[in-house]
Amino acid sequence: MGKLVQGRWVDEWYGKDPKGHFVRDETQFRDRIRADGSSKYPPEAGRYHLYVSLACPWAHRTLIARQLKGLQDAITVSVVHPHMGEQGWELRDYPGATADGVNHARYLHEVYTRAVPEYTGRVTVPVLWDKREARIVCNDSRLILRMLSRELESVARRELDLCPHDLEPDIDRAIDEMYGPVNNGVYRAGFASTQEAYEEAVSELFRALDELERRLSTQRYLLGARFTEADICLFTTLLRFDVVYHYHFKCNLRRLADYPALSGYLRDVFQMPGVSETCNLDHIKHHYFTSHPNLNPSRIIPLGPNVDLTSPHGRELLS
Ligand SMILES: N[C@@H](CCC(=O)N[C@@H](CS)C(=O)NCC(=O)O)C(=O)O
Repeated sequence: MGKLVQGRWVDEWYGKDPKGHFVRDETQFRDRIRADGSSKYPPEAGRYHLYVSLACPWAHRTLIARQLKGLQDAITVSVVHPHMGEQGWELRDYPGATADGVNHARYLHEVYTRAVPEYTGRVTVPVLWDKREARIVCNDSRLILRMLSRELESVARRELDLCPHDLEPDIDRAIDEMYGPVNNGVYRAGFASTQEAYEEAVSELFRALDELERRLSTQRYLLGARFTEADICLFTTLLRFDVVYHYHFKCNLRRLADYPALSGYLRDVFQMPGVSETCNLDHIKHHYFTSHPNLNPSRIIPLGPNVDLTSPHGRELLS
C-alpha cells in the first residue's frame, strides 16, 4: 500500500484528519471524451483502455456501464490482481485478472508515471487510458461513468440511456447524496482510526440505508421505473456489503439481507443481462481480506456468508 511522490513509490497508508476520520484524496485526472469534439479526446473505437479491479466498487461502475452499453469491443480492459500489496495494484496472473497488453506494466503505478513522470498522488483504479497519446484521460469513476453513458454512442453496440436528460439533475443529486454516507461511508467506517469517527460513519451509513430501503420499497429503481447511473453507483456498494463491509469494515448494525427491498434490489440489478458477468466475489473477498493487514493481519479469507444473488426478487411488479 502506498502512493507516488514526484514519480517515486513510497509506502503510505490512507490519509486521516486529526479526529481520526478517513480522508479520501481527490482524483487528479479529470479530462473527458466528448462526442461533440470539444475536447482533445473524441470518441473512437479501440483508442481507449480501462484499467480496473474487479474488487473495487468504483472501478466496477465503469465495467457495468461498458457492458450494458455494448462497449466491450470499443474499449479494451486490463484487470489487476485482487491483492493490493506493497507496490499497490499489480498486473499479474490470477483467474479473472489480465496482463497489461497496452503498457506492459507490472504495477499500475508504472502506468501513472508513464503518463506523468513526476506524478504525486494515490494510484487508483479505474483509469481511462488513451492509447494514441499515451495519456491518462481520467481516473475518476463518476466522470468515466458519465462518459461511457453519454459520449460514446457512436461506438456503442447497445442503445441504452443510463443518464436521460430529463433525469440528469435527479441522478446527480442521488449520486451526491449516497456518496458520503454509503459509497464512501463503508470506507469511512472501515478506515476510521477513532471510536468517534467509526460510530459517526456507521450511524450515517445505516440511516442512509434505512432511507434507501423506504424508497426502494415502492419503486423499482432509485429514480423510479428507469435504471440509471445512480443504480450502478448504489449496486456496486450493496454487492460488497454482506460479503465484506459487514464484517471487515464493521458495518454490522444490520446485514443487507435484513433489508427486504435493498436485498431484492441487489438481486434485481445482479440479474439484469450483462451485470453478473462484471461481478467477481472471489476478487472482492480476496482483495479486501488480504490487502489491509492492519484490519485483517492473518489475511484469512472467510468462507461465508453464502449470498444467493440468483433467487427471485419479484421487483418486476414495481415497474
Ligand atoms: N474517487 C475515486 C476512488 C477510486 C479508488 O479509491 N479506488 C481504490 C480501489 S477500491 C484504489 O485504487 N485504491 C488504491 C489506493 O488508494 O492506494 C473514484 O471514484 O474513481
